[in-house]
Amino acid sequence: MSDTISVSIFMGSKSDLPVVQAAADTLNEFNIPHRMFILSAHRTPDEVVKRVKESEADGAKTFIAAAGMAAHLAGAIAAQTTKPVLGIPMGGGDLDGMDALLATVQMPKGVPVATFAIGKSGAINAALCAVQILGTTDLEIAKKLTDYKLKMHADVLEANESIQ
Ligand code: RP5
Repeated sequence: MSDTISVSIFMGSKSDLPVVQAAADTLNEFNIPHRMFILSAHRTPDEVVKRVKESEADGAKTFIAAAGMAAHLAGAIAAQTTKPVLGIPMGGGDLDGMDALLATVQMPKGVPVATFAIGKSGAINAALCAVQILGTTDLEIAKKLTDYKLKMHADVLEANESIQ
């Protein structure tokens, strides 16, 4: 693969895709070129390393990593790159995502993973954070983020008005 990308999204299993799709959809709203991989820190560790290196070579400026249960994927990616890694803990499992939340957020010093909410809200916010990172050096993206916030503001006021 050699198309230029800005963000690379990894998820640990095909079962994560319905939730992680919200991150890809959010990046699409901002026309951010990205790539998605289903690769596991535990089941396919060598392929994770390979695709992180390949993503960096293709221009990725930030990584999004979604995993459930003993969620090591974000940390495994952070071990391979100096780019920001944004972690999404997946819900489900016997502990309903609390295991993934703690596994993702509790990184040892020196290897940060920015950790978001469990599930779909986390997927959307991780993508928005990736857009914000890109927006620090791209005025067009920064303007789209301002418009996004203005629309949220207008939507809430409209909903409020509709029940008065
Ligand atoms: C994690 O284990 C995946 O990210 C997924 O959330 C969870 C369960 O995976 P499957 O057993 O559904 O493949 O590695």
